Amino acid sequence: MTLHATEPAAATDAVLDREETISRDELEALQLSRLQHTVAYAYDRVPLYKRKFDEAGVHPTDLRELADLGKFPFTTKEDLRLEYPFGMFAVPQREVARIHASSGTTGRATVVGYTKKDLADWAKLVARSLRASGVRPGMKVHNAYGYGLFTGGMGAHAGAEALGCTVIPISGGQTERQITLIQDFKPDAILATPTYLLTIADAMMKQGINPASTSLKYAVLGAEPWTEEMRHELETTMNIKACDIYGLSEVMGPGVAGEAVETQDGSHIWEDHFRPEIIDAFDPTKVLGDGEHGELVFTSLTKEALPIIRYRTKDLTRLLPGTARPAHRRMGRITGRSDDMIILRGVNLFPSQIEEIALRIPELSPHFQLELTRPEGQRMDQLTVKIERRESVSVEGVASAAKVLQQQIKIHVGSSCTVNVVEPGSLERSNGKLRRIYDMRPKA
Ligand code: DLL
Repeated sequence: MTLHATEPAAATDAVLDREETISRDELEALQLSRLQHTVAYAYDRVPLYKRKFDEAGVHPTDLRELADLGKFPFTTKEDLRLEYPFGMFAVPQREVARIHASSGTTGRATVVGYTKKDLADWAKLVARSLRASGVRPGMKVHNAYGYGLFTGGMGAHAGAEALGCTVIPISGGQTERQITLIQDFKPDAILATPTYLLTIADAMMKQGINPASTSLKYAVLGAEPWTEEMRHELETTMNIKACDIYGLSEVMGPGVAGEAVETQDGSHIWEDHFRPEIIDAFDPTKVLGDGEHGELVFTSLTKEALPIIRYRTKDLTRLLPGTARPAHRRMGRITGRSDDMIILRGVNLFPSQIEEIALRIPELSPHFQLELTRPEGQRMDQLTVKIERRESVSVEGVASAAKVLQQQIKIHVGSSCTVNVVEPGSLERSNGKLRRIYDMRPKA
Protein backbone atom coordinates (compact mmCIF):
# COMPACT_ATOMS: atom_id res chain seq x y z
CA MET A 1 0.00 0.00 0.00
CA THR A 2 1.40 3.39 -0.93
CA LEU A 3 -1.58 5.39 0.23
CA HIS A 4 0.27 7.76 2.55
CA ALA A 5 3.75 7.25 1.24
CA THR A 6 3.90 10.46 -0.75
CA GLU A 7 1.74 12.59 1.52
CA PRO A 8 3.53 15.93 1.97
CA ALA A 9 5.04 16.59 5.36
CA ALA A 10 3.11 18.89 7.67
CA ALA A 11 3.99 22.49 6.89
CA THR A 12 3.90 23.44 10.56
CA ASP A 13 5.73 26.67 11.28
CA ALA A 14 8.61 26.35 13.66
CA VAL A 15 7.80 27.11 17.28
CA LEU A 16 11.03 28.06 19.00
CA ASP A 17 12.07 27.13 22.53
CA ARG A 18 11.86 30.12 24.85
CA GLU A 19 15.64 29.94 25.40
CA GLU A 20 16.19 30.42 21.67
CA THR A 21 14.58 33.84 21.75
CA ILE A 22 15.82 35.35 25.03
CA SER A 23 18.18 38.33 25.12
CA ARG A 24 21.93 37.96 25.55
CA ASP A 25 21.71 39.53 29.01
CA GLU A 26 19.07 37.08 30.11
CA LEU A 27 21.06 34.21 28.64
CA GLU A 28 24.25 35.25 30.45
CA ALA A 29 22.39 35.53 33.76
CA LEU A 30 21.10 32.00 33.19
CA GLN A 31 24.61 30.82 32.29
CA LEU A 32 26.08 32.28 35.45
CA SER A 33 23.61 30.65 37.80
CA ARG A 34 23.88 27.31 35.99
CA LEU A 35 27.66 27.55 35.92
CA GLN A 36 27.86 28.26 39.64
CA HIS A 37 25.70 25.23 40.27
CA THR A 38 27.72 23.00 37.89
CA VAL A 39 31.18 23.76 39.33
CA ALA A 40 29.93 23.18 42.88
CA TYR A 41 28.13 20.01 41.82
CA ALA A 42 31.24 18.67 40.03
CA TYR A 43 33.49 19.56 42.97
CA ASP A 44 31.24 17.83 45.48
CA ARG A 45 30.58 14.70 43.47
CA VAL A 46 33.59 13.91 41.26
CA PRO A 47 36.92 13.27 43.06
CA LEU A 48 38.92 14.26 39.97
CA TYR A 49 37.38 17.73 39.92
CA LYS A 50 37.91 18.19 43.67
CA ARG A 51 41.56 17.20 43.27
CA LYS A 52 42.13 19.41 40.23
CA PHE A 53 40.39 22.46 41.72
CA ASP A 54 42.30 22.05 45.00
CA GLU A 55 45.60 21.72 43.14
CA ALA A 56 44.84 24.86 41.15
CA GLY A 57 43.85 26.69 44.34
CA VAL A 58 40.31 27.49 43.18
CA HIS A 59 37.03 26.83 44.88
CA PRO A 60 33.50 26.86 43.39
CA THR A 61 32.74 29.98 45.45
CA ASP A 62 35.41 31.83 43.39
CA LEU A 63 33.03 31.80 40.44
CA ARG A 64 31.28 35.14 40.85
CA GLU A 65 31.04 36.22 37.23
CA LEU A 66 31.33 34.39 33.90
CA ALA A 67 34.93 35.53 33.34
CA ASP A 68 35.95 33.72 36.55
CA LEU A 69 35.57 30.43 34.67
CA GLY A 70 39.07 31.09 33.30
CA LYS A 71 40.50 30.41 36.78
CA PHE A 72 39.36 26.81 36.71
CA PRO A 73 41.48 23.94 35.36
CA PHE A 74 40.84 22.28 32.01
CA THR A 75 39.55 18.76 31.51
CA THR A 76 41.03 16.62 28.74
CA LYS A 77 40.36 13.30 27.06
CA GLU A 78 43.28 11.99 29.09
CA ASP A 79 41.35 12.71 32.31
CA LEU A 80 38.43 10.63 31.05
CA ARG A 81 40.81 7.85 30.09
CA LEU A 82 42.49 7.85 33.49
CA GLU A 83 39.10 7.63 35.18
CA TYR A 84 37.96 4.82 32.84
CA PRO A 85 35.28 3.64 32.86
CA PHE A 86 32.97 5.45 35.29
CA GLY A 87 35.25 7.51 37.53
CA MET A 88 33.93 10.84 36.25
CA PHE A 89 30.27 10.03 36.76
CA ALA A 90 28.60 12.34 39.28
CA VAL A 91 25.62 10.09 40.03
CA PRO A 92 25.33 6.51 41.30
CA GLN A 93 25.21 3.93 38.53
CA ARG A 94 21.51 3.17 39.04
CA GLU A 95 20.75 6.76 37.98
CA VAL A 96 22.69 6.38 34.74
CA ALA A 97 20.12 5.65 32.05
CA ARG A 98 22.52 5.23 29.14
CA ILE A 99 26.20 4.87 28.34
CA HIS A 100 28.01 5.79 25.14
CA ALA A 101 31.71 5.51 24.35
CA SER A 102 34.21 6.60 21.75
CA SER A 103 35.67 3.89 19.55
CA GLY A 104 39.00 4.07 21.33
CA THR A 105 41.11 3.68 18.21
CA THR A 106 43.68 6.10 19.57
CA GLY A 107 43.83 4.68 23.08
CA ARG A 108 41.41 3.59 25.77
CA ALA A 109 37.78 4.33 24.99
CA THR A 110 36.25 7.36 26.66
CA VAL A 111 33.00 6.51 28.38
CA VAL A 112 30.14 8.95 28.88
CA GLY A 113 26.87 8.58 30.79
CA TYR A 114 23.44 10.21 30.87
CA THR A 115 20.66 10.41 33.42
CA LYS A 116 17.05 10.37 32.21
CA LYS A 117 17.05 14.17 32.41
CA ASP A 118 20.32 14.36 30.44
CA LEU A 119 18.73 12.23 27.70
CA ALA A 120 15.68 14.49 27.63
CA ASP A 121 17.85 17.63 27.40
CA TRP A 122 19.93 16.02 24.65
CA ALA A 123 16.83 15.07 22.63
CA LYS A 124 15.50 18.61 23.07
CA LEU A 125 18.74 20.15 21.76
CA VAL A 126 18.97 17.81 18.77
CA ALA A 127 15.31 18.58 18.03
CA ARG A 128 16.15 22.29 18.24
CA SER A 129 19.10 21.82 15.88
CA LEU A 130 17.09 19.82 13.35
CA ARG A 131 14.27 22.37 13.46
CA ALA A 132 16.75 25.19 12.89
CA SER A 133 18.05 23.27 9.85
CA GLY A 134 14.58 23.06 8.26
CA VAL A 135 13.26 19.76 9.60
CA ARG A 136 9.65 19.94 10.81
CA PRO A 137 7.29 17.72 12.82
CA GLY A 138 5.63 15.18 10.54
CA MET A 139 8.59 14.89 8.20
CA LYS A 140 10.19 11.53 7.48
CA VAL A 141 13.81 11.49 8.58
CA HIS A 142 16.33 8.96 7.24
CA ASN A 143 18.96 8.62 9.96
CA ALA A 144 22.23 7.31 8.53
CA TYR A 145 24.41 8.12 11.53
CA GLY A 146 25.85 4.96 13.05
CA TYR A 147 23.84 3.39 15.89
CA GLY A 148 25.58 1.89 18.88
CA LEU A 149 28.11 3.30 21.28
CA PHE A 150 28.76 6.24 18.90
CA THR A 151 26.49 9.12 19.96
CA GLY A 152 25.51 10.02 16.38
CA GLY A 153 22.83 7.41 15.66
CA MET A 154 20.86 7.29 18.88
CA GLY A 155 21.40 10.98 19.61
CA ALA A 156 20.01 12.08 16.26
CA HIS A 157 17.25 9.48 16.51
CA ALA A 158 15.95 10.70 19.87
CA GLY A 159 16.07 14.32 18.69
CA ALA A 160 14.11 13.61 15.51
CA GLU A 161 11.52 11.68 17.54
CA ALA A 162 11.28 14.49 20.09
CA LEU A 163 10.64 16.93 17.24
CA GLY A 164 7.74 14.77 16.08
CA CYS A 165 9.27 13.25 12.98
CA THR A 166 8.89 9.76 11.57
CA VAL A 167 12.34 8.28 12.05
CA ILE A 168 13.87 5.68 9.75
CA PRO A 169 16.76 4.22 11.83
CA ILE A 170 18.89 2.83 9.01
CA SER A 171 22.31 3.56 10.63
CA GLY A 172 25.47 3.80 8.51
CA GLY A 173 26.58 1.40 5.77
CA GLN A 174 24.66 -0.90 3.42
CA THR A 175 24.56 1.88 0.88
CA GLU A 176 22.54 -0.03 -1.73
CA ARG A 177 19.83 -0.64 0.83
CA GLN A 178 19.89 3.01 1.89
CA ILE A 179 19.22 3.99 -1.70
CA THR A 180 16.31 1.55 -2.03
CA LEU A 181 14.74 2.87 1.16
CA ILE A 182 15.22 6.50 0.13
CA GLN A 183 13.36 5.71 -3.10
CA ASP A 184 10.61 3.66 -1.44
CA PHE A 185 10.02 5.56 1.83
CA LYS A 186 10.54 9.01 0.31
CA PRO A 187 12.10 10.75 3.33
CA ASP A 188 12.16 14.55 3.51
CA ALA A 189 15.43 14.79 5.41
CA ILE A 190 18.62 12.80 5.81
CA LEU A 191 21.02 12.81 8.74
CA ALA A 192 24.55 11.62 7.92
CA THR A 193 28.17 12.58 7.85
CA PRO A 194 28.92 14.78 4.81
CA THR A 195 31.27 12.19 3.33
CA TYR A 196 28.73 9.42 3.78
CA LEU A 197 26.10 11.48 1.98
CA LEU A 198 28.64 11.84 -0.78
CA THR A 199 29.01 8.05 -0.85
CA ILE A 200 25.24 7.71 -1.19
CA ALA A 201 25.05 10.28 -4.00
CA ASP A 202 27.92 8.61 -5.79
CA ALA A 203 26.33 5.16 -5.51
CA MET A 204 23.04 6.54 -6.84
CA MET A 205 24.78 7.87 -9.94
CA LYS A 206 26.41 4.48 -10.49
CA GLN A 207 22.95 2.92 -10.44
CA GLY A 208 21.69 5.44 -12.97
CA ILE A 209 19.60 7.31 -10.38
CA ASN A 210 19.79 11.09 -10.48
CA PRO A 211 20.58 12.11 -6.86
CA ALA A 212 18.77 15.40 -7.46
CA SER A 213 15.52 13.57 -8.19
CA THR A 214 14.86 12.01 -4.77
CA SER A 215 12.31 13.18 -2.20
CA LEU A 216 15.08 14.55 0.04
CA LYS A 217 14.93 18.28 0.75
CA TYR A 218 17.13 18.70 3.82
CA ALA A 219 20.36 17.20 5.09
CA VAL A 220 21.78 17.75 8.57
CA LEU A 221 25.45 16.89 8.43
CA GLY A 222 28.23 16.67 10.97
CA ALA A 223 30.62 14.49 12.98
CA GLU A 224 33.56 15.49 10.74
CA PRO A 225 34.95 18.69 9.25
CA TRP A 226 33.46 19.86 5.95
CA THR A 227 33.74 22.97 3.86
CA GLU A 228 31.48 25.45 2.06
CA GLU A 229 32.69 23.88 -1.17
CA MET A 230 31.43 20.49 0.03
CA ARG A 231 28.11 22.08 0.97
CA HIS A 232 27.81 23.44 -2.56
CA GLU A 233 28.73 20.06 -4.05
CA LEU A 234 26.10 18.19 -2.00
CA GLU A 235 23.38 20.82 -2.41
CA THR A 236 23.71 20.91 -6.17
CA THR A 237 24.11 17.18 -6.82
CA MET A 238 21.27 16.27 -4.45
CA ASN A 239 19.02 19.32 -4.79
CA ILE A 240 18.82 19.75 -1.02
CA LYS A 241 19.55 22.32 1.66
CA ALA A 242 22.51 21.07 3.74
CA CYS A 243 23.14 22.38 7.24
CA ASP A 244 25.74 21.67 9.88
CA ILE A 245 25.28 19.96 13.23
CA TYR A 246 28.12 19.84 15.73
CA GLY A 247 28.83 17.98 18.91
CA LEU A 248 31.12 15.60 20.72
CA SER A 249 30.46 12.73 23.06
CA GLU A 250 32.39 14.13 26.02
CA VAL A 251 30.18 17.21 26.01
CA MET A 252 26.91 15.46 25.02
CA GLY A 253 26.90 14.17 21.44
CA PRO A 254 25.33 15.76 18.34
CA GLY A 255 23.33 18.92 19.01
CA VAL A 256 25.78 20.98 21.05
CA ALA A 257 25.37 23.41 18.14
CA GLY A 258 23.16 23.53 15.05
CA GLU A 259 22.88 25.65 11.93
CA ALA A 260 19.88 27.66 10.76
CA VAL A 261 18.72 26.93 7.22
CA GLU A 262 17.71 30.54 6.56
CA THR A 263 21.22 31.90 7.12
CA GLN A 264 23.53 28.88 6.66
CA ASP A 265 26.28 30.80 8.37
CA GLY A 266 27.64 28.37 10.94
CA SER A 267 26.19 26.46 13.87
CA HIS A 268 24.64 28.29 16.82
CA ILE A 269 26.01 26.94 20.08
CA TRP A 270 23.10 26.27 22.43
CA GLU A 271 24.46 28.49 25.15
CA ASP A 272 21.67 27.83 27.62
CA HIS A 273 23.30 24.39 28.07
CA PHE A 274 26.98 24.96 27.22
CA ARG A 275 29.38 27.81 27.89
CA PRO A 276 31.99 27.99 25.10
CA GLU A 277 35.44 29.56 25.27
CA ILE A 278 38.24 29.85 22.72
CA ILE A 279 41.77 29.43 23.98
CA ASP A 280 45.17 29.63 22.39
CA ALA A 281 45.89 25.96 21.60
CA PHE A 282 49.61 26.48 22.20
CA ASP A 283 49.28 28.65 25.29
CA PRO A 284 46.05 27.57 26.99
CA THR A 285 46.38 30.19 29.70
CA LYS A 286 45.23 32.70 27.07
CA VAL A 287 41.47 32.92 26.68
CA LEU A 288 40.85 34.58 23.31
CA GLY A 289 38.14 37.03 22.33
CA ASP A 290 35.22 36.48 19.97
CA GLY A 291 36.38 36.31 16.35
CA GLU A 292 39.83 35.01 17.24
CA HIS A 293 40.88 31.57 16.04
CA GLY A 294 41.84 28.95 18.60
CA GLU A 295 40.75 25.79 20.35
CA LEU A 296 37.15 25.38 21.41
CA VAL A 297 36.52 24.63 25.10
CA PHE A 298 33.16 23.74 26.63
CA THR A 299 31.65 23.70 30.10
CA SER A 300 28.32 21.95 30.51
CA LEU A 301 25.66 23.91 32.38
CA THR A 302 22.91 21.35 33.00
CA LYS A 303 24.43 17.88 32.81
CA GLU A 304 23.86 15.52 35.73
CA ALA A 305 25.69 12.24 35.02
CA LEU A 306 28.83 13.74 33.51
CA PRO A 307 29.28 17.42 34.26
CA ILE A 308 32.23 18.62 32.22
CA ILE A 309 34.33 21.64 33.16
CA ARG A 310 36.40 23.45 30.52
CA TYR A 311 36.75 20.44 28.23
CA ARG A 312 39.46 20.93 25.61
CA THR A 313 37.88 19.73 22.36
CA LYS A 314 41.02 20.14 20.20
CA ASP A 315 38.65 21.54 17.55
CA LEU A 316 39.97 24.71 15.97
CA THR A 317 37.48 27.46 15.18
CA ARG A 318 36.28 30.86 16.40
CA LEU A 319 33.20 32.31 18.04
CA LEU A 320 30.97 34.64 16.03
CA PRO A 321 27.94 36.72 17.05
CA GLY A 322 24.52 35.06 16.87
CA THR A 323 22.38 35.76 13.79
CA ALA A 324 19.25 33.61 13.35
CA ARG A 325 19.30 33.05 17.14
CA PRO A 326 20.85 36.35 18.26
CA ALA A 327 21.66 35.44 21.87
CA HIS A 328 23.50 32.24 20.95
CA ARG A 329 26.96 32.67 19.47
CA ARG A 330 27.90 30.79 16.34
CA MET A 331 31.03 28.80 15.70
CA GLY A 332 32.96 29.26 12.49
CA ARG A 333 33.63 26.19 10.41
CA ILE A 334 36.03 23.84 12.13
CA THR A 335 39.24 24.02 10.15
CA GLY A 336 40.44 20.82 11.77
CA ARG A 337 41.56 19.30 15.02
CA SER A 338 44.85 20.28 16.57
CA ASP A 339 45.74 16.57 16.66
CA ASP A 340 44.81 16.10 13.00
CA MET A 341 47.08 18.82 11.76
CA ILE A 342 49.78 17.74 9.34
CA ILE A 343 53.06 19.51 9.89
CA LEU A 344 54.90 19.23 6.64
CA ARG A 345 58.35 20.73 6.60
CA GLY A 346 57.23 23.32 9.11
CA VAL A 347 53.98 24.19 7.33
CA ASN A 348 50.66 23.43 9.04
CA LEU A 349 48.07 21.78 6.88
CA PHE A 350 44.54 20.41 7.33
CA PRO A 351 42.61 18.10 5.01
CA SER A 352 39.80 20.70 4.84
CA GLN A 353 42.17 23.12 3.11
CA ILE A 354 42.78 20.57 0.38
CA GLU A 355 39.02 19.92 0.09
CA GLU A 356 38.40 23.63 -0.34
CA ILE A 357 40.98 24.01 -3.10
CA ALA A 358 40.26 20.73 -4.94
CA LEU A 359 36.53 21.32 -5.17
CA ARG A 360 37.11 24.60 -6.99
CA ILE A 361 38.73 22.68 -9.84
CA PRO A 362 35.92 21.35 -12.06
CA GLU A 363 37.78 18.27 -13.32
CA LEU A 364 38.42 16.95 -9.79
CA SER A 365 35.99 15.06 -7.56
CA PRO A 366 35.56 15.42 -3.78
CA HIS A 367 37.07 11.96 -3.29
CA PHE A 368 40.64 12.38 -2.10
CA GLN A 369 43.12 11.16 0.45
CA LEU A 370 46.42 12.46 1.73
CA GLU A 371 49.45 10.23 2.02
CA LEU A 372 52.48 11.17 4.05
CA THR A 373 55.71 9.34 3.36
CA ARG A 374 59.41 9.71 4.00
CA PRO A 375 61.26 8.12 1.08
CA GLU A 376 64.26 5.89 1.91
CA GLY A 377 67.38 7.81 2.77
CA GLN A 378 65.62 11.18 2.77
CA ARG A 379 64.97 13.43 5.69
CA MET A 380 62.13 15.34 4.04
CA ASP A 381 58.52 14.26 4.35
CA GLN A 382 56.47 13.95 1.20
CA LEU A 383 52.79 14.70 0.75
CA THR A 384 50.90 12.95 -2.02
CA VAL A 385 47.34 14.00 -2.76
CA LYS A 386 45.45 11.14 -4.37
CA ILE A 387 42.26 12.44 -5.93
CA GLU A 388 39.71 10.92 -8.27
CA ARG A 389 38.87 12.69 -11.50
CA ARG A 390 35.23 13.40 -12.26
CA GLU A 391 33.55 10.67 -14.28
CA SER A 392 32.75 13.16 -17.05
CA VAL A 393 36.39 14.17 -17.57
CA SER A 394 38.70 12.21 -19.82
CA VAL A 395 42.06 10.92 -18.59
CA GLU A 396 43.75 13.37 -20.98
CA GLY A 397 41.79 16.24 -19.47
CA VAL A 398 43.15 15.81 -15.99
CA ALA A 399 46.86 16.51 -16.43
CA SER A 400 46.38 20.25 -16.28
CA ALA A 401 43.92 19.92 -13.36
CA ALA A 402 46.58 18.07 -11.37
CA LYS A 403 49.02 20.87 -12.04
CA VAL A 404 46.51 23.53 -10.99
CA LEU A 405 45.83 21.68 -7.72
CA GLN A 406 49.53 21.38 -7.00
CA GLN A 407 50.09 25.10 -7.68
CA GLN A 408 47.07 26.19 -5.65
CA ILE A 409 48.23 24.12 -2.66
CA LYS A 410 51.64 25.72 -2.93
CA ILE A 411 50.11 29.22 -3.09
CA HIS A 412 47.40 28.89 -0.44
CA VAL A 413 48.91 26.40 1.98
CA GLY A 414 52.61 26.81 1.29
CA SER A 415 53.38 23.11 0.85
CA SER A 416 54.90 21.34 -2.11
CA CYS A 417 53.18 18.08 -2.91
CA THR A 418 52.66 15.46 -5.56
CA VAL A 419 49.19 15.12 -7.04
CA ASN A 420 48.04 11.77 -8.35
CA VAL A 421 44.76 11.88 -10.21
CA VAL A 422 43.23 8.41 -9.97
CA GLU A 423 40.28 6.63 -11.56
CA PRO A 424 36.73 7.30 -10.34
CA GLY A 425 35.75 4.78 -7.66
CA SER A 426 39.31 3.72 -6.84
CA LEU A 427 39.59 5.39 -3.42
CA GLU A 428 37.93 4.07 -0.29
CA ARG A 429 34.42 5.43 0.29
CA SER A 430 33.16 6.77 3.59
CA ASN A 431 30.78 4.82 5.83
CA GLY A 432 30.69 7.50 8.50
CA LYS A 433 33.66 9.54 9.60
CA LEU A 434 36.07 9.40 6.68
CA ARG A 435 39.77 8.92 7.21
CA ARG A 436 41.57 11.38 4.96
CA ILE A 437 45.15 11.08 6.21
CA TYR A 438 47.33 8.02 5.66
CA ASP A 439 50.56 8.57 7.53
CA MET A 440 53.10 6.08 6.24
CA ARG A 441 56.17 7.77 7.71
CA PRO A 442 58.41 5.56 9.78
CA LYS A 443 57.61 5.98 13.46
CA ALA A 444 60.30 7.88 15.34
O1 DLL B 1 30.83 13.02 16.19
C1 DLL B 1 28.97 13.66 17.57
C2 DLL B 1 28.17 13.99 16.36
C3 DLL B 1 27.42 13.02 15.76
C4 DLL B 1 28.13 15.28 15.85
C5 DLL B 1 26.65 13.32 14.65
C6 DLL B 1 27.37 15.60 14.77
C7 DLL B 1 26.63 14.63 14.16
P1 DLL B 1 32.47 12.21 18.57
O2 DLL B 1 32.50 10.90 17.89
O3 DLL B 1 32.79 12.30 20.00
O4 DLL B 1 31.03 12.83 18.46
O5 DLL B 1 33.42 13.17 17.74
C8 DLL B 1 33.50 14.53 18.05
O6 DLL B 1 33.91 15.14 15.74
O7 DLL B 1 35.37 17.01 18.41
C9 DLL B 1 34.93 17.23 16.01
O8 DLL B 1 36.32 17.03 15.83
C10 DLL B 1 34.16 16.33 15.05
N1 DLL B 1 32.90 16.98 14.65
C11 DLL B 1 31.68 16.74 15.13
N2 DLL B 1 30.76 17.52 14.49
C12 DLL B 1 31.46 18.27 13.60
C13 DLL B 1 31.10 19.28 12.66
C14 DLL B 1 30.35 13.15 17.30
N3 DLL B 1 29.84 19.65 12.45
C15 DLL B 1 34.41 15.24 17.09
N4 DLL B 1 32.11 19.84 11.94
C16 DLL B 1 34.48 16.71 17.36
C17 DLL B 1 33.39 19.47 12.12
C18 DLL B 1 32.82 17.94 13.72
N5 DLL B 1 33.77 18.53 12.97
